[in-house]
Amino acid sequence: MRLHAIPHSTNVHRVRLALALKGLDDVEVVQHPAGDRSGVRAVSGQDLVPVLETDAGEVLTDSMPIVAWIDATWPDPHPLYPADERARREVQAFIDFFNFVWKVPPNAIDAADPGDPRIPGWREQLRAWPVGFDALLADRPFLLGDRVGAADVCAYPFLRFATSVDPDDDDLFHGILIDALSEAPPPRLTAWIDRMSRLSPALAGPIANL
Ligand SMILES: N[C@@H](CCC(=O)N[C@@H](CS)C(=O)NCC(=O)O)C(=O)O
Repeated sequence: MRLHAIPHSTNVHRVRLALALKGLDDVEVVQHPAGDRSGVRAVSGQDLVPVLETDAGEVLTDSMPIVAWIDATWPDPHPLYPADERARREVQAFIDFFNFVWKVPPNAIDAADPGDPRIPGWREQLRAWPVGFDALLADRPFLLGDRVGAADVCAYPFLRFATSVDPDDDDLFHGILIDALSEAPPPRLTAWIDRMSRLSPALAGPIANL
């Protein structure tokens, strides 16, 4: 398999995490320059990473559908998505919330002019959500269950910035997350970030070269 990436990519981090949790280390990672997507486009017909080329020659795009494909193809050591229909829909609802609601404020701040008057409101919204993630962890070690699952893989590459500040990381998007999340992160969320980092130590540090 071949994984197409750019440096610092949180969405690529999701796929790296899923591969690591499945013990799949025989994957070629092709790093493209962030400013030149011609190679990504040539492979996939679009510009965003991650892109996964499978051994069967399929070209997959979009991080969570790629994670779902990895999970369906290698369900061991345990599935990231539950088999039960209701539980699976709950996981998908979390992922849809994360991708289509939670990501809106940081992406909006990233795209805005620095003086945009809407920025404080977006930052406030981002600061309000961690208490909800903390509540999900009230009686279980992972976001939606007793074992690491797709919701954790979806959220960890973003929420980890609540506690991990790498002085060499000058990525603007990461700075937005650090600014909004790192002031007094709630305790169960902090413990979950630590738990997730210990599941895949190689992916816990700076992600510049992921
Ligand atoms: N929905 C896509 C989003 C992918 C995405 O936005 N990737 C970023 C890197 S984390 C990217 O390639 N951005 C390039 C750009 O916006 O030009 C996914 O989850 O994979």
